[in-house]
Amino acid sequence: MGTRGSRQDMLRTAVREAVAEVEITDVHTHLYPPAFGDLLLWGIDELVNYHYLVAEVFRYTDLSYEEFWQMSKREQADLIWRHLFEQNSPIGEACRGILTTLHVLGMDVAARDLASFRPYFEQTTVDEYVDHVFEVERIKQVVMTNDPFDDRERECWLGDYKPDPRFRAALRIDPLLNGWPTAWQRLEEWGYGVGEELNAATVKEVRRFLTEWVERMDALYLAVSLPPTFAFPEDSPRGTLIRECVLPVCEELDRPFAMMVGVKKLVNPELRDAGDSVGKSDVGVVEHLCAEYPKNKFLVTMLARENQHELCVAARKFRNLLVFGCWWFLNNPSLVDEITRMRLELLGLSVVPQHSDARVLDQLIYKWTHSRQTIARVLCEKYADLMATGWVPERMEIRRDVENLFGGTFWKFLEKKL
Ligand code: RAT
Ligand code: ZN
Repeated sequence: MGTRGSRQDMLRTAVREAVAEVEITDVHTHLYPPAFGDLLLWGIDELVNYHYLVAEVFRYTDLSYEEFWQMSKREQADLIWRHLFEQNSPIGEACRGILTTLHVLGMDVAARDLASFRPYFEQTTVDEYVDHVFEVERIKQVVMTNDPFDDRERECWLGDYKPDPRFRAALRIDPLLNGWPTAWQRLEEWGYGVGEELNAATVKEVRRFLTEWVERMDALYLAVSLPPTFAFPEDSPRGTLIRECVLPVCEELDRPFAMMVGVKKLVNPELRDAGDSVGKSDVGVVEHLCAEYPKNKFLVTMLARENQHELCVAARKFRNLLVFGCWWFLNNPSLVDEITRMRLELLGLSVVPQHSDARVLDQLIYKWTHSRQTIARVLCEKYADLMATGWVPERMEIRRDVENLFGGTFWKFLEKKL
């Protein structure tokens, strides 16, 4: 008994150490390097204004949406703090995350005093702060979400930006795929010979657009978020663009196509960024794409809890499919626990259990602190099940597995030859 008990303790220590020490590749964020100026959000008022908390504050306040949006960022933060931290205990995941972040940064949250946190951020520079956050949370690299249709962002890429190796690019093409009736006009403005009709000449030019931007950004993958109704094949501009442009370019440049499926955009437009919702999608569409395009790689995350099991089964069938992350409304400890457990049982270590989706730099701290805790707990249990058979996982094996889960599997997928 005693031996078994101490073995279990050693196992727990080995797993916790490996998970605490691993250097993370965060495969999907909304962060930018400091050279992108205001596009990189950071600091306490941005943290408190996270759109997850904006949605939550309206569950308590009677303020009109209009009045809220007219307030300054600091006033909004004060309001959110009052409702979600002072008048109620901050037990929701996004609230708890702020406390974790401040705690890890060494601040005293017990006084519940929002104003007391501001000087810390005012006294640091963005460059120092990026270094600090990457160091405390052991982040090696984050993958950004890079949208050439965003004027501010496009300017950065077309300027004299020297890549910061910690921030890797992903070419995000929602406006192209989900908004072709206006997107083609922008392409035309930028000198591509396109028209609204997706004829051979336009297809060729869209391919040129994608290729040029992948190369300019050195994008690791192309990405899009998609509604629950997403179908493929589909008689629509999006269906044609995926078939004729995106998949051929992805194959030619050997870049995965990342599909983030299940978002219902702006069910409440008054909430702006916070107004999106979730719906169940058809995993058959993912299977169809993987089967029809065996030379293409697909990174897929789905937003509905109800889709997770089917998606795991799909990944068992197709090696060109890599499932990643517990996205957005799924990034809560109870769901990360459940989904990670299921994925490890169905897919072993051939999965990317989590990404942060951080929109504010500081969120890297809490999102990864919390995900590390949950993933370590699940792993301990899984290794303990092996130990019950006499298979004792070695420390080096645990480190290897953990390194794969927190980045290695993603990089190997990118390098994989199909
Ligand atoms: O989680 C989020 O912050 C969402 O608003 C989205 O950005 C989502 O993650 C996406 O990439 O579309
Ligand atoms: Zn995102």
